[in-house]
Amino acid sequence: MMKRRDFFRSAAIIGGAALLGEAGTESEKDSRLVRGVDPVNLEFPFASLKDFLTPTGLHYVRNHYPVPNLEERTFQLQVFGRVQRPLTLTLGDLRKMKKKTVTVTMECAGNGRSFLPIKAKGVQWAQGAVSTAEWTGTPLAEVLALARLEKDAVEVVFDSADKGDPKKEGQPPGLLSFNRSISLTKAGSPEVLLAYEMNGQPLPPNHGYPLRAIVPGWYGMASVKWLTRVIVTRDRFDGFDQTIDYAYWRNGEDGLPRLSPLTVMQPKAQIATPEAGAKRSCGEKVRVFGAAWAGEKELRSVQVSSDGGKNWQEATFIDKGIPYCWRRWEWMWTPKVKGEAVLMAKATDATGATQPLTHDAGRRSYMINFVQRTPVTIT
Ligand SMILES: Nc1nc2c(c(=O)[nH]1)N[C@H]1C(S)=C(S)[C@@H](COP(=O)(O)O)O[C@H]1N2
Ligand SMILES: [Mo]
Repeated sequence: MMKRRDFFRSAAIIGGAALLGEAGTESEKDSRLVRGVDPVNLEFPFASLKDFLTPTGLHYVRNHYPVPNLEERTFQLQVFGRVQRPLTLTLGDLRKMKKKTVTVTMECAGNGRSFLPIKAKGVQWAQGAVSTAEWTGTPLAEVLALARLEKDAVEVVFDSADKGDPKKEGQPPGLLSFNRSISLTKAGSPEVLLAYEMNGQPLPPNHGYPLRAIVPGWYGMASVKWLTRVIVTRDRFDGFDQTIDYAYWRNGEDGLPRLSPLTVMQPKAQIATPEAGAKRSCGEKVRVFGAAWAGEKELRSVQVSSDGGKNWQEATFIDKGIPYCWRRWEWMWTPKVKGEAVLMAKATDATGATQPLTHDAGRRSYMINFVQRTPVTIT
């Protein structure tokens, strides 16, 4: 018989993941946190972090609009704009081209939004709008080489089949699709993929079936799902998801702030366990465990503090450094004083860039990598 608690748990899921058939077998529960039902938004329960790769059924999902109903049989990708040979490609065409697999830690630019000191609009993510998966597909650079870029090409815009009303101030009229651009420099990286597989299986509907962009090292918004159009432009693209959404205030050399599109993921370490509010005993050995990442950069170190940031000690990496991937880390701690202890973890990348202690307001409700505080009660 179903326990009462289980009933409530699966009831909460009905609106989210289970209906979309991603939880695998019926007995396999979807433990993701439901952050939105229409459209579906699901959070990886970061406290349950175990493996390096996030199983597909646990990977976070960030959808702005309803999942479009696409079929591989009729699917076409249009490549046009500042190219000499516009292309129309089927999935079959793409599968016949060079195939590449890249392992990527993808983080939503709004991950951690619920921790902002002033509550901001948007999906109230805790720590779990981040996951790591293996993506397989055709390098974008192969497709662009086939289409032959014009000399004046500057950016590559990804446009998608999902449509809706963002219900935001300043939006253009009509239904919008989700779209973002990347620079030609980034587009030339062999790791940027037009992906048709996730963890060795066809993309699930929630993750962009049948085709999505994968832009390793950049916040998740660049990895456009349900990708139907690749547009090469000679201007910087100023679309809605590039300017109103997913943009931040960055000061130029003249000190004047400019609204700039979000791109690379900032260094960040997160503690999975112990969880905030956990109890541990004085003198007991405690394993502080988590993951850290640094976007396009290599991670240099993770440091942990158990006294609210006064003293820091080096954590040990569990995973070796793989480009674009998080590294799980641990730090052994023996609390010696009763009362409340505050755990903090801080990542530094190979260039020396590290995490701020407070959120820079110019980042609006994105790029939230200020050091988190995890209070633990020692008894
Ligand atoms: N077409 C489309 N692509 C999209 C989105 C979307 O809503 N529509 N969300 C973006 C955002 S903000 C993120 S963080 C990632 C999330 O990818 P995932 O759902 O596979 O984890 O997809 C990006 N690509
Ligand atoms: Mo995102």
